Parts: sequence; structure tokens; C-alpha cells
Amino acid sequence: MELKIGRAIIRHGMEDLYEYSDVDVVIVGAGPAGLTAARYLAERGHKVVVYERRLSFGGGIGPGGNMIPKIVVQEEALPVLRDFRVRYKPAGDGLYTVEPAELIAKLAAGAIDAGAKVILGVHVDDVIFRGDPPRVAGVLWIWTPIQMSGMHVDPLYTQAKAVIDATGHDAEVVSIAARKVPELGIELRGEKSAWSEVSEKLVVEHTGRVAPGLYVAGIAVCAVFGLPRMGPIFGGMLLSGRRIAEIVHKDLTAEANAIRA
Ligand code: 48F
Repeated sequence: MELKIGRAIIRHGMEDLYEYSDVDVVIVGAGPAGLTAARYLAERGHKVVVYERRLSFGGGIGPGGNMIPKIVVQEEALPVLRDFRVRYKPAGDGLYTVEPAELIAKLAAGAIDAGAKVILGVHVDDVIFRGDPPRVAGVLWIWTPIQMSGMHVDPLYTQAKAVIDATGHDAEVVSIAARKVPELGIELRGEKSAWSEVSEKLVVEHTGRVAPGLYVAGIAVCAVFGLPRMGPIFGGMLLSGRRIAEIVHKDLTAEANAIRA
């Protein structure tokens, strides 16, 4: 039996890793922004892989507000909650509360049911550009426990037409690109102190492309563009995820049409 269990895991696990080593879109981070983007992109027929460093989904959703198990979403983001069948309760002033566990479970189920592949325990540690001018070609990744061990182990490559940085406060992928590919001219301006009503709008407005093939969504947008952060309100993250899916879909469609013409 042990042999059969091991072989089933190895055969099907390796098949998945092989299949998803060449995709349309890599999304780095399975927080609210990454999972939302994954669903709307997969739904439009793109081959999407989400790499998440932890062994769980949800990023910053789980702790609610300072460990009190509720988060807040504003009216504008209710259509996204309805798409994912997430329940919400009015809290007055156009604000609604949502249960973190329900939001995590349903965002993840929505992304996976739409066809996105989510792989947990993967740390993305490089983003690759090719060509002149440089354009995203893919990412390098390594299993998180190996990365945490500090041992030098060479990572593996995933080829992608687009990479979305949804890594949260540190904008890790954009930071790597800024540091290692200076010719892109990316300048990280750093997240500013909290001002929820302003940042919830700005984060969605600034969601978009930072270099050819490289995109940013979620709170990472604040680090890149020097915007104020927000409190435990998540509508902006959901709307940012939906917006980046629209932008990447439009760009990939235009590129595919240009190749055909
Ligand atoms: O931090 P996270 O939830 O980012 P988000 O989707 O949402 C931000 C909110 O949670 C909250 C907020 C809104 O009020 O301010 O902070 O923008 O999810 C980011 C995910 O990316 C993973 C990380 O473990 C987390 O689950 N991640 C970060 N760096 C890497 C990564 C990496 N290098 N490789 C793989 N995953």
C-alpha cells in the first residue's frame, strides 16, 4: 500500500508540475487580490498558476481585525462577494462585515473551480526578463521549506506571458525586478501610513502594469506607488484583483491578436 500511495502522489504531482511549468499567467500570492485575479482570469480561459509561499490560502484575511474574526468590505465590492457567494452583514455607513474563514474558503474555491491551479508551499524568488526591450518571460521558484533552510538549492523555472505580483505589503516580485533589472527603471516608493478611505480607491486606480508583462495588484500596489495603506477593510483588495484580471486579459488578447496579424 505504501508504495502505491507514494507512486500516486509522485506520478500525479509531477504531471501537474510539468503541465504548469508553462502558463499564460503566474500569480504570486494567494491572498485576496491573488485569488480574486486567479478566478477572473481562469474564467476567461487563461491558463493560470498561483504560487503561495505558505501551506494555506488567504494571506492577511485570516487574522480579521487584530484577531477579532471579522473583516470589513464596502458597498462597491459587494458584486465581487456575490460572484464568490460570500455572505455579508450590513454594519452601517455603506460597510459590511464578512467572516474571514468563509472569505478565504470561497475565494480559493472560486479560483480553483474556475480552473486556476494553486500550488502551496512555493516561494517565488526571481522574475526573469528576456529581449530588448526586456519583457517578462517567467519566474523561478523553490519549495518554501528549502528556502527557509537557507541551503543553496537551485530553483526551477516557470514560463509565463504575464506575472502578477500579489505578494502583499513587500511587493516582493516588483522589488526583485527593480533591483535585478535596473534598465526597467522601476522605482519602489514605499507604503505610507494608513488612510483607508483614500487608499481603498487609490489602490484600485494604480493597479496595473509596472513593466512589460509584469503587473501588480493588492496591497503591493501601495509599496510600488507610495500610497497609504489601509486597515482591515478588504474591498480594495477584491476590486484590485478583479481589475488586474481585466487588464491582463486585455493585454494578452491584444498580444495574441498582434501575433496572428
Ligand atoms: O498579504 P496578502 O493578503 O496580500 P493582498 O492580497 O491583501 C492584503 C491584505 O491581506 C491586507 C490589507 C488589506 O486590508 O492590507 O494586508 O494584497 O497576501 C499575499 C500572499 O502572498 C504570499 C504571502 O504568503 C501571502 O499569502 N507571498 C508573499 N511573498 C511570496 C508569496 C513569494 N515570494 N512567493 C510566494 N508567495
